[in-house]
Amino acid sequence: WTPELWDYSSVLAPAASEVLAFEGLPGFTRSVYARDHALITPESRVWQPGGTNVSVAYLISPTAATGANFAMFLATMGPDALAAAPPTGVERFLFVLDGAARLEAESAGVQVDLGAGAFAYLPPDTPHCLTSTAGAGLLLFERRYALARAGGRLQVLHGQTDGQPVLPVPGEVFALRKLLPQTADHDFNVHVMDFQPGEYLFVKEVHYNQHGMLMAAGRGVYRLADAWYPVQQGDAIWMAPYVLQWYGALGTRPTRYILYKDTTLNPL
Ligand code: UGY
Ligand code: MN
Repeated sequence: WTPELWDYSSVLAPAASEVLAFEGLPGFTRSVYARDHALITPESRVWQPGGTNVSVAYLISPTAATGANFAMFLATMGPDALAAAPPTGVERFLFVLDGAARLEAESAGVQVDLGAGAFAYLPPDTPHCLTSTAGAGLLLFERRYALARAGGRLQVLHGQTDGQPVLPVPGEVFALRKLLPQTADHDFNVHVMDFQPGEYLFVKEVHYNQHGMLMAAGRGVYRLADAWYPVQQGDAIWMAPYVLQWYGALGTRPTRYILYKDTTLNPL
């Protein structure tokens, strides 16, 4: 195709949308998969069926390359959707990003409607129905339960993120909420961390725990090992054990990120 008249006028004065819309460029992505970390940005999501009228996009899973002990995925539920159950022995955590989902777990007497910001936890092998009538968008973490099952102490849980107390974190400025109980029968927790623009992690963390993280809001710079990544809402990150990690929040809106952390107390 040859235009009748070549238009060179925007070379020196490109339209603002052309300067900023890097993510529309063919073949361009900010996604990176490295030995000890990954950044998975929205244009890299690959969707597959995950139930009736449900699509899921896996972002992190236990493969030889990652060595991850959990799976992290997004799910979009259409009208009259029913999510597939997790495999045997696998616990499930879900966080509603958008729309409304309904969780029914008859054995636990739970029947609850979950809107944006609501979360739920299902111990391994808990029969349940996760449905949506009008549609929903979810973040899920699943893990093969790593501890000896302690006589049914794990319970079906649900709640609202902003209803959880902000916990003290000495030396840090971010606001921290933990969505699961800090008890020894839970082998992971989900932290919700809020930063005002300009706030950053004081500790340049290196630790044995693994993370899966979703940028739920805001933007900033994530340092992973020796790489510094501009990140924003919708980006996901995998952090292997001992990868150096640091975040600084930038822009004009607060950052909120949702973070899987394996919490088995002894790494041996
Ligand atoms: O709890 C944590 O390990 C958390 N502060 N890590 C992180 O934000 N990368
Ligand atoms: Mn950490």
